[in-house]
Amino acid sequence: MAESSSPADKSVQVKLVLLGEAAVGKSSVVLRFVNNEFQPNKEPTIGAAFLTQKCRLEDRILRYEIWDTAGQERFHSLAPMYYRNAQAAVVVYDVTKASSLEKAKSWVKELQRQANPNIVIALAGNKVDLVQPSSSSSGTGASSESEDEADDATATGGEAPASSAEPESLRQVPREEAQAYAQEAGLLFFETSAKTGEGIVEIFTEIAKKIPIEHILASSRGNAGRPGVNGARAEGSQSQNVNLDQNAAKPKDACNC
Ligand SMILES: Nc1nc2c(ncn2[C@@H]2O[C@H](COP(=O)(O)OP(=O)(O)O)[C@@H](O)[C@H]2O)c(=O)[nH]1
Ligand SMILES: [Mg+2]
Repeated sequence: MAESSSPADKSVQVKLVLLGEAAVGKSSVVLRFVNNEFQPNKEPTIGAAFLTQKCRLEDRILRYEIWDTAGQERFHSLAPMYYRNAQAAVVVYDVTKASSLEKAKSWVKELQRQANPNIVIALAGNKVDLVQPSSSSSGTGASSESEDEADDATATGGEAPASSAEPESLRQVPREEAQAYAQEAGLLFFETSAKTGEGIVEIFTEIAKKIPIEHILASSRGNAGRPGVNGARAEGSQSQNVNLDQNAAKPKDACNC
């Protein structure tokens, strides 16, 4: 169907799924992206949570439909429901927990075997704030929660090293190692902190740049568009159900992407 609408009306829906071991920070990454918030004591996700976030691209609006899955093994069998037909995936691990990278690799393998062959996959090494000197944070600096509340129920050592001289000692996954793996596997790679905001916008922006938008438009509207994708900008957001519904629909400029 020929449409005469302006380019900005061409909202492209992109289904994105978050995968990774429990407690690596999947829900926190999404919450940072969608609401620009961080909750130190995030309760575990049950099943999955659904959120949306719009980003304005150069010539159209991209609307992420984000499925935030639960990381526990007992929910593993549900995962295909969420990654089926997904155009993008963010596989998260925790830089302070080596085993979480192994789990991330197994998710990547599963996606590469069973998901949409054109899926854009990003690997995110989260909680990088725990391995950086606190003074050199390059994030948004928006959070002001007390450090000692950041404890979580995992073996990852949830406390932030507020003024530790050797924060790198918490690091279990060298950046170079994860980056080399990502390159070999054809993944986008980022180190992130849902707590400070570091790297979060970049993930979603770089994914947006790699999404074959013209292909999606062609199949959904019969209208092959030009994939001009620079300078995405958050347009609004909403979240639904399960565990991420506290601050839905906050149309502030959350992601600056
Ligand atoms: N220091 C720090 N803690 C984080 C970060 N992201 C998540 N957390 C904490 O890690 C715990 C698990 O986070 P959650 O988002 O529920 O993980 P999920 O199970 O993968 O969804 C919570 O206590 C979070 O507050 C981060 O970037 N830095
Ligand atoms: Mg979660």
